[in-house]
Amino acid sequence: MTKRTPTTAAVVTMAAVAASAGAQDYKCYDDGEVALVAIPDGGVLEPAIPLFLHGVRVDDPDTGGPDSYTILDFYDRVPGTGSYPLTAADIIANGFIRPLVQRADGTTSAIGTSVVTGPSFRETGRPLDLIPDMLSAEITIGQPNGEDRIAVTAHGLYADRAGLTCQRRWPDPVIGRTETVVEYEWEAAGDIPLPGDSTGRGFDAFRLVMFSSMLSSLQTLEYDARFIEVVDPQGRRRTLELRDSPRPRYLFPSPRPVAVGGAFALLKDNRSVWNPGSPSIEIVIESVSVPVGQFGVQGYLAASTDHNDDSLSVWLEWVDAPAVVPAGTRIGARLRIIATPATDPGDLDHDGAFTTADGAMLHARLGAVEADPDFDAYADINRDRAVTDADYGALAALLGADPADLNRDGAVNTIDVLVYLTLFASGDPSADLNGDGLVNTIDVLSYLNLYAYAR
Ligand SMILES: [Ca+2]
Ligand SMILES: [Ca+2]
Ligand SMILES: [Ca+2]
Ligand SMILES: [Ca+2]
Repeated sequence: MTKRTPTTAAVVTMAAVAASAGAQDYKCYDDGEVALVAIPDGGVLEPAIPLFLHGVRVDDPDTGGPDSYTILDFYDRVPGTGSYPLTAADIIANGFIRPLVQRADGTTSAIGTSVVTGPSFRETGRPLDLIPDMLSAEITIGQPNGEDRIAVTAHGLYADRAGLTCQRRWPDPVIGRTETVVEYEWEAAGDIPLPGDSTGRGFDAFRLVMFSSMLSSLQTLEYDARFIEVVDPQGRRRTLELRDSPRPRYLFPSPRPVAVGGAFALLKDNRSVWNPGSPSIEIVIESVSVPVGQFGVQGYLAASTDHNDDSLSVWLEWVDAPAVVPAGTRIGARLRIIATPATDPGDLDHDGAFTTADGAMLHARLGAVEADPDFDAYADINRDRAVTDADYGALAALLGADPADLNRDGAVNTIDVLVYLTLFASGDPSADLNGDGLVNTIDVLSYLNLYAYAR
């Protein structure tokens, strides 16, 4: 099933929101901090559905008959500015969400990777049922600083097989970080047999939540995401560069293990010419109810390189799914979707800058190879699937100095040690060299190791 979704992000002022809400798009809410614009025909294949705001049907008085909508766009004021850029699109017609990231200058990133906010399943003998037919959606407005600042609750049916109620809660975003809490309950209406062959149960039979992204060509720099990250049950974070061939193919021989409290992400860098600057997006698994016991991360790169096809899918697989999911089975999940700015290789702590901390983190990974459970492709700057001295040299080139040369005088000597100790003594955040948010003796050892290496 091909989904077509808009790919451009407009930057508008509140006046422009009002001006654009003509006969088609309808501004259904505006409290001076956030405006919601309901779009009847947003270019998606799924039909428009009724939308309610606190129980009252959203209906443009300038059009005849009750209106239905496909997309709800959020225009949110950027803190410290009078700018209201498009900050999120909730595609109520199919349950996809597309978060954007606000910038201090009052703009937002482009739209890129989407998240499909409900399960998909492959009943024996049938194609993947990707999304339910959505029936309706309801908006509620919560407290200005609460987690439910804006909440969208949607209902849908997977024909006569299952039903879904899914709530997307949107806290007020901050600059550089847009979060969405997804909470759903899925219920089987009848027995659902799952395929049992070698690529069946536990292998693309039941997806609990999914990224929908586009990867056309790494060579021509047309992609939403370039890296996949999975945090395993031991807490190890492994980041791999995606490949664009061969295709079609599954990304992994078997789903990569992940557990509650873990996460997986599609990371974007700034090289892409496709929706440049669109965000990296992480899915944190906050809870999944029984009967799901084990899950993992799997992905599929489709044969299509059509930009309108979502050619890269990455999802959370129900690994220990039974041969038959009995009627009445309920699965609940709570997930946190975190969108942050695109970051480039060498920026190991993803803070948007190349610093000594990146150097210390890269130094700590010297000798790592791609098969390692904590491999970080962001440390492999020259992309030879190993972290070596050459990568350290590449980071020094990006930084314009050796990462250990804190006073940037072109020499690594005891003056730099004193500079580090001064930063450390004052608790300066830049003295946190391992990215754990703490400034402690581990960081001092980290600097001294970096210093000894650079000398
Ligand atoms: Ca950095
Ligand atoms: Ca390398
Ligand atoms: Ca120096
Ligand atoms: Ca630290």
